[in-house]
Amino acid sequence: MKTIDPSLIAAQNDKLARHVHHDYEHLGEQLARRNIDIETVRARVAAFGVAIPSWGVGTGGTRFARFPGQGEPRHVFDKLQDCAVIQQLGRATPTVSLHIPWDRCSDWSELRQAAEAGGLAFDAMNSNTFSDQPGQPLSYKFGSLTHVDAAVREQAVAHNLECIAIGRKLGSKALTVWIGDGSNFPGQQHFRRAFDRYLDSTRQIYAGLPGDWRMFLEHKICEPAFYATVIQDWGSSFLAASALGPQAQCLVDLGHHAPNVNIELIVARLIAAGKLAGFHFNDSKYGDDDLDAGSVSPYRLFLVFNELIAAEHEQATGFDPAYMLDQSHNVTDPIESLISSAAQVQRTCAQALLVDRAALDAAQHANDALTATGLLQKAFQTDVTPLLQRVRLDAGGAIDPIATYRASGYRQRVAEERPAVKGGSGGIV
Ligand SMILES: [Mn+2]
Repeated sequence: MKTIDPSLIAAQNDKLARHVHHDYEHLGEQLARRNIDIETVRARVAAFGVAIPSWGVGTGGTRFARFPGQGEPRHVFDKLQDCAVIQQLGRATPTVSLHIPWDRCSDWSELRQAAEAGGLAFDAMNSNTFSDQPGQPLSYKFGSLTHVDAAVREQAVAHNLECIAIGRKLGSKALTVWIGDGSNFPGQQHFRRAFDRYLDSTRQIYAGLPGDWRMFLEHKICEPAFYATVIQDWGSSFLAASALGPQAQCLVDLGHHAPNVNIELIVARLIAAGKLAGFHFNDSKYGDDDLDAGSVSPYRLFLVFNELIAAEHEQATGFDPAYMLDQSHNVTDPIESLISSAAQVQRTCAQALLVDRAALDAAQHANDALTATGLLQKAFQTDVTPLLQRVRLDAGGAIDPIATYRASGYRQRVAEERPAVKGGSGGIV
């Protein structure tokens, strides 16, 4: 696998290593004054990982257009190579989440070996019954798992079971199910019957789940169904996951909520119920914008992580969230966006680890709102950059991964091998 020459990473790091050690030491002193052991935080941050979605390494788009970049990956092996580069430099993304049928290949054991060679493993499998594929007998235009026609539902169930079968060959342990099913007109769909059909279909998928797998149900408020979506919010997702059984949990994509919804509160509710599957991280200003994680509302991301770290701290039952980035890179090099977004998520995890939990607990009991909120802000306002740099350096990554990536000329190199693709319509990925 043609990734980046380690000697280039070492040469780039040499220029900065002295500063990193100095800054890290200084941060350690600052944290020690707050009774925080930087080494404990560092070990926890070093163990943090967020999965890369295979489709994320291609340039995204909107429903108006897609403007491809140079050296777009041609197939799943190219995608894995790009993911390996992201992990090589950033060291926060040890796993890849595949999407079937986009990542279909003829030899899954070869793919597994390629992943291992690139230092990667496979995270959750993602099924696709929201678009039609070439040669597919029945259309999903009017739904898939909830379609009124039983034959379409059967086809969609069979596809999900195939995703599980492929995932077993790759060492995956979860299936993520997101459907676009719903309606665009009032009256078009019988709400309760559509939900019943969803339960009936997902029960068949659930029955095919290996004992050590989980099934992640992903909700989304709207799009492509713009009037009503079958699994539109965490409530519907929770009802379905509860009906299915303990292996079914609710996945929170940060962009799949109405504006101003208190997502951290939803996260707390799902943790309390033992039903939090994990996250698709991204950011937004208006809707499901699929912007880079933490690029618009870093404090909101922090408040989500505050709930996660609190649950970890309090050893909440059944708490084992899976983390993935799910964003669309329309104007940036996807590799750069994914490296920086993973670092942003990692940074937020580190900041949430700095919250003084005992002091917060005391402030809450004393009804001291100002102190309580100040404790969160103090953690959020701490610059943990030296800690992240040190974690990357120790793991063999790049202190400044974006600068190293640009210095490597990787994109230009792969552009020579990978023919340019045309732009055009149909950009949503
Ligand atoms: Mn998602």
